[in-house]
Amino acid sequence: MAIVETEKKGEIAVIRMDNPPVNALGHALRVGLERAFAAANADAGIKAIVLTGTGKFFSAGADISEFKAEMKEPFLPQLIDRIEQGSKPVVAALNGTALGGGLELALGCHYRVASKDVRQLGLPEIKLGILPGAGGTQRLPRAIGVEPALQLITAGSFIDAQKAAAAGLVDKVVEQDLLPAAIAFAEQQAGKPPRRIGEKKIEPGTFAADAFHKAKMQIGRHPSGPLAAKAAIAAVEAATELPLAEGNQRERALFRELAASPYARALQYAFFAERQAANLPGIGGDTKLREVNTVGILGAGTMGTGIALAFLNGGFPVTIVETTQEALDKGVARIKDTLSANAKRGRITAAQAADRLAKLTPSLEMADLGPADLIIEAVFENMALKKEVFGKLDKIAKSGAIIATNTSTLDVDAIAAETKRPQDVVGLHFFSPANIMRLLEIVRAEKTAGDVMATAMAIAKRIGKVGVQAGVCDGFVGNRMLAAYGGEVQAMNLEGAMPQEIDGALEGWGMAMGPLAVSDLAGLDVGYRIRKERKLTGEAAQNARIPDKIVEMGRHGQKTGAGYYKYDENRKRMVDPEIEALIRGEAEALQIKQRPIPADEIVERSLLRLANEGAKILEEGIALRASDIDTMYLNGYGFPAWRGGPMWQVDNVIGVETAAQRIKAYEAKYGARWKIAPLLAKLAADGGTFAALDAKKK
Ligand code: T1G
Ligand code: NAD
Repeated sequence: MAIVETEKKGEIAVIRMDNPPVNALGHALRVGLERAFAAANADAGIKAIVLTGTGKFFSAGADISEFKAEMKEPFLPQLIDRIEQGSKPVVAALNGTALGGGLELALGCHYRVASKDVRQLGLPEIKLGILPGAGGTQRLPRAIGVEPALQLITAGSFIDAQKAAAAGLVDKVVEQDLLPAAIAFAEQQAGKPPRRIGEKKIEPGTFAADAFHKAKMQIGRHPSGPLAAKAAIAAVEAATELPLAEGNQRERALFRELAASPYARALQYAFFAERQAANLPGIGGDTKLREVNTVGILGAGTMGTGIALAFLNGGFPVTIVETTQEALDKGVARIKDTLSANAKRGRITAAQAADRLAKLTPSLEMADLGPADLIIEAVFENMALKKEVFGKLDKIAKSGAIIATNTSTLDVDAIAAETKRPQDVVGLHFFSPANIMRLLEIVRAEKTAGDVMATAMAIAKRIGKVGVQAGVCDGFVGNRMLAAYGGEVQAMNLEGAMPQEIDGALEGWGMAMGPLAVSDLAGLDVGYRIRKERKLTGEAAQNARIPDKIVEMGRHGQKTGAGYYKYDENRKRMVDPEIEALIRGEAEALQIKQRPIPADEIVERSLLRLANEGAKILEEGIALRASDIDTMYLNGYGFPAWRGGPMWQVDNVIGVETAAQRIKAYEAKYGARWKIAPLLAKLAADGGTFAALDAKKK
């Protein structure tokens, strides 16, 4: 079937885009549109045109997969200009999502009518490190005003049909059948001169004189990096100073600058990497999923309550079980408080908060988890306890239920072996706070069934998480790399880099939060318990001396008001000379001559330890792809998306060969902890990259 079809309805031509899965405006679709509009405009019997999409999508915008190649004519901006300049009124019938170039196409049309069910209208290009490049920065402020346009474009957020109508972006919201309503709307416009947004002048008094200055001041640490937001603001500013054609030229110049930046390439890589992670070799997209409509959670502590919130927010009824009434009440109160806080902040309505709380069933009886389709265990990180509760869950859970553990480090095979149904056991490793963090590390144990993996991946999507597969080893993928990264940070601490210097260097480079501040947030006692359980020796024991001493001083981090830093009542962190003295004292005791460590070196050593451990994990098959590792670090460890991830950094910024040389230099200086991963050494020798390796696995 052609991807553009035209149907005549009396004097109205209905042009329909049909380019699954999301009507991305790739070359073929652009060609189809150009031909369809030319034919409709040339047809004397046609008085007006309706443009619409298919299924849930009007259009998700330009085809991102075309960005790497040379763009072919017709170019989208010019196609949209020609549609706007057409003599016959064009009505965009928004049947579903219209994003980026898709919304720009609708803005080039003369009128927009939307189905009441449309939820996603926006210009999210900034999330790809670029800006709207087909007239969006010029037409949107003309349609809805300067400040609302600035907000929508710099945040890359979506609005629904109702909000769009209130903002003036949509002329009519249709409660019933969209197409007949759009055709009727077009018939009313037939014969009248079209209303071209592009010709509208933005009058000075219609926006605050300091709107652009304010917008620049509000950028701060933008999740798309240092360039995109500034450029987007400049483009919208041009719309207030220049007529459309010149404004569009300014927009395109800024677009080209951004598109060439490594940050845009990193963000576009991250877009596809996230989607690739859902593809599991050997488990086809047609795998029959297990039915999961009810969820049971064992343990209502930090993670159990966060996980319960994630599922309640996803519309699931949840039963949560604890050992004591006190612990249960504490957990339920935390869930209640979070829901009402979200309602207060307008993230959800009060009705939604009440509805979600009504779906929560607290209990002290493990047997009440019996009816659940999915049970997630989140009790203390202790192997004996995990084995004990899995033995019990095996007897309680119904046949076909999925039994998952939220362990962050323990052997899932050993836990599964406590049941007679290891094929139904999987690791579902959430990240704290579990109702916020997007990453879900799905740990595939030796006997985990394919349909359990596929179901877990689908559940991740249903609760708004990014599911990524990991194999069983100590710390799986994310925490194993974190241990290597953390070990290097502790070594740099002893060598003379103070906590504020290490965190400052990595935050300056883009990390959401430095590693020592993160440990204070997560709780230093969690790591301490894990280290004591492991009985570290040698260099690992040496590097753990400082964090162990801090914990033994009763400083567990933010929760005790002090850890590596001191915290005021607003949890603002402050450097503590007592910790500096402790670190210098430890170094002296270990006869380590301290030196200032430059920020670049701190960043390089952190990145290379992460990537080197990542390479070991890849060659052991614990991670399926290098891009999965990057997706994990972007969604679970505060790694900046505009930096792509540790593996992407080695491929695209540091360079594989240079990385190998640097690692060997560090090994010569610091010894075994820097032993290069054989895979990385081989890639460097063969001129290979992690991306090429991933491509072979597709
Ligand atoms: N181009 C190419 N492929 C796309 C795509 C796009 N714009 N959008 C989605 N896909 C693919 C995706 O990779 C996946 O493929 C499948 O469609 C389903 O997507 C000039 C230059 C629309 C909200 O930023 O945000 O316009 O993995 O799994 O969860 O100004 O996709 O199945 O093989 O994400 O329902 C601006 C990007 C482009 C929107 C749907 N547009 N897309 O989410 O499904 S730049 C965007 C999304 C631009 C102009 C500029 C989401 C979605 P596969 P999915 P979903
Ligand atoms: P927590 O101490 O906050 O909560 C554990 C809860 O389990 C407690 O409330 C305890 O009363 C309850 N519990 C213990 N035995 C039980 C039993 N037999 N039946 C029912 N409830 C029982 O711990 P947490 O931080 O929520 O960690 C839970 C699990 O999640 C651990 O395996 C941990 O490694 C993992 N995890 C923690 C984090 C984190 O950042 N805290 C992140 C990911 C995974």
